[in-house]
Amino acid sequence: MTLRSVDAVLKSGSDTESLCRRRLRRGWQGKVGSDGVKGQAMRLQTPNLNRTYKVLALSRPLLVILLNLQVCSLSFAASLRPNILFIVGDDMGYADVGFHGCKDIPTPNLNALAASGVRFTNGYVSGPYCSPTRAGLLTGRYQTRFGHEFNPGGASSGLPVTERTIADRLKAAGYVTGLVGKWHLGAQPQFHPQKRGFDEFYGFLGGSHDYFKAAGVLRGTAPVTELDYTTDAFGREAVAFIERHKGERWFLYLAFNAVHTPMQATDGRLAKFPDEADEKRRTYDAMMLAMDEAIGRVRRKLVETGLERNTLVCFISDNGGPTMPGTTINASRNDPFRGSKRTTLEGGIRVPFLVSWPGHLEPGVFTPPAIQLDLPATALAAAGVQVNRDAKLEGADLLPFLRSEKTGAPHDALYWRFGQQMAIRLGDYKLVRYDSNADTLTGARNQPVTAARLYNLAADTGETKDLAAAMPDKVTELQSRWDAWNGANVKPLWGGDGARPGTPVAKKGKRARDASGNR
Ligand SMILES: [Ca+2]
Repeated sequence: MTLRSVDAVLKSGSDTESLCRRRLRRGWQGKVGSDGVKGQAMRLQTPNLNRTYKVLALSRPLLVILLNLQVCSLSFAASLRPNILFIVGDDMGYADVGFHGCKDIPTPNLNALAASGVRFTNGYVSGPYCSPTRAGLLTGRYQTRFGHEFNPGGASSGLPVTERTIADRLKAAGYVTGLVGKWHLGAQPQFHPQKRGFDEFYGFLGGSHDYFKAAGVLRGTAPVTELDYTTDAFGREAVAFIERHKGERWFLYLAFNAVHTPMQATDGRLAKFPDEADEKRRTYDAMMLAMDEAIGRVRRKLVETGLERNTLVCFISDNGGPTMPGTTINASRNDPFRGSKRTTLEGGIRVPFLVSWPGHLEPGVFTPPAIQLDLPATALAAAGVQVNRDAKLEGADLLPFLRSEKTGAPHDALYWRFGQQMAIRLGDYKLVRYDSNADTLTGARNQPVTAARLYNLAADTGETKDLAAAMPDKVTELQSRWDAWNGANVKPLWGGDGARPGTPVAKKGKRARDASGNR
């Protein structure tokens, strides 16, 4: 065997890696395998190829074994840096996936993804709205730390260029990076995905898009002229990305606009729900089906390319379903939670949340609270990317918890601020001030936030029994914790929806204060 042939083997496919895994495991466990290499594996990880080659001069048969195992160890080490796939749904209802018990919408591919990995029952996003949550996901920081509290409100607003994205970090670590789908982190050239760490981009820059119109869809910076249906196109482009880069390490951020408004579905999929009398729900069902099918195509591509066991897949919705008047209502359902997109009630911030890495994480259910900020931290840890503390990332690496190497919860508390709305979850207790439109359901503008209410989520997932009067000390404790956290937040860089609920509201000519008292 020559060094050239060794290189050829190193570049060969997953079969080699699979063989290496088996041999190394036998070596680590001290068992005698069929090739009789007991105890060799650990000693063979450190020598480089040249050093191993000298051994060959002494014993050709021994060298063949050594080289073989050397190849195994190098390939195995490389395989520990998985590909990363983030899949994000848009405005999904918590109840609208089969793995949460949904009966009227078939989501077999999402169900299979859930069964292949870990399903989170207390999985949160750091905001109740599209763009802030994505800012948190890509940076790994609470978006209120850098003023990205609301959706970009003007042409000049976008994810501050002072922030590094996970794409920046993985690209620097040698990953090929791609975004397929919705960006919503700024439309100006300085905010373009390819300026924010992504090598490739296919999708649109805004917050929503017509599902059938090509106008506004870009490949890189070039307009796309033909489009069938965005969800199908995004699935197709994600599959093509994986095929194109199957021999490399890659990070793909697949951000569907499904199931955000406008409510548009293909005729063929609408025909699959003849018994749904509610036309909006029927369209929503068909849109969910399209996304599930696209995810199925992507997962089959991972299997076909031999990458299934070497790809860390994370799935979330960017916020809860919009169910209250005044929001982008899409007939989603957030049962068993109360509240909607654009509120800090559970219905706005607790979302479908999955992490799958077959062969590396045992399938199961994870019940402690986690947040989407953890996903970049987890992915970077899996990729072996060290992040300096000065970067102030706030997510937790979930891998030790998912491997049962650590017990308990990844966070002592989770926090939210969305204008005058706020929330903190500490253990089972949650203190929350939320948009009172969630109670009035009038959709009227400028409705105030509620007083601080205290709920025990372990006993009251629907947030129906306010314990604030009965447990004043707990209220004080949680408010104090939230105030301390909020001290490191900054003022919003833009006002988002103007005077809509959830943003600071001017009163009697004075600048409004947010929930913390900050102006
Ligand atoms: Ca959304």
